[in-house]
Amino acid sequence: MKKELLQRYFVAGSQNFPDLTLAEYEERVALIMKSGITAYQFREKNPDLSTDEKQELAIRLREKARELDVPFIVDDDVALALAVEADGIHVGQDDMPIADVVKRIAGQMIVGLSVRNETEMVAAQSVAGLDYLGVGPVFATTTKADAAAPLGLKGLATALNANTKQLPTVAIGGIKLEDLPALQQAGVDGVAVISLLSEARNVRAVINDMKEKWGML
Ligand code: 3NM
Repeated sequence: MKKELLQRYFVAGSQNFPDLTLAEYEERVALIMKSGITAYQFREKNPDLSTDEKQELAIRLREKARELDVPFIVDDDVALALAVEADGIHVGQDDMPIADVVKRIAGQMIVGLSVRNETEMVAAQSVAGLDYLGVGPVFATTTKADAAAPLGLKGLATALNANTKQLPTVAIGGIKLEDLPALQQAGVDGVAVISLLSEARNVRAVINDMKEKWGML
């Protein structure tokens, strides 16, 4: 996996756009994909969607991502990731055991795992077949109801220090534009965001600012 794909990683489901219809949501994601993100994670949590509707939505967004050359990563659902021929799967610590995910995916697609602290970072080092780690929440977030305590920049540094295999990393949780230089300085390969883009009035302008703030070191 090219670690550059973690640089501007947009995570979202229709629940993150409560003012939009499903069709409008799909259009918005397409616009965000066109505006310069480096990966998209399908994290659909809308309780009103049936399993079939969720899969149909995933297929449509997957097609769009393919057309626009944006890697399409499915959150926490190996069967769905395989069914839609996703480019990757992302799992949390409370999802399906990571060893099972790796066994089922076996080099077919990118595998990402969330780590919330130094201990989980240490444990992740002995999991074979991982492509990247999501580290967070770095800052307080209201987007994920059951998020762990924020690491802060200090906690992030401690966790990254334990990344002895130097797996690619992406920071997540409460990330705003002004945080990007410090996060890049901390050594992550990119930022994963929901509200920074779901709440942006001008997504292209925000993504351009993200590019600018993620300067060459
Ligand atoms: N996962 P926002 S924090 C989906 O810590 C997610 O694993 C997190 O949304 C983790 O950019 C989070 O709006 C929410 O804070 C990120």
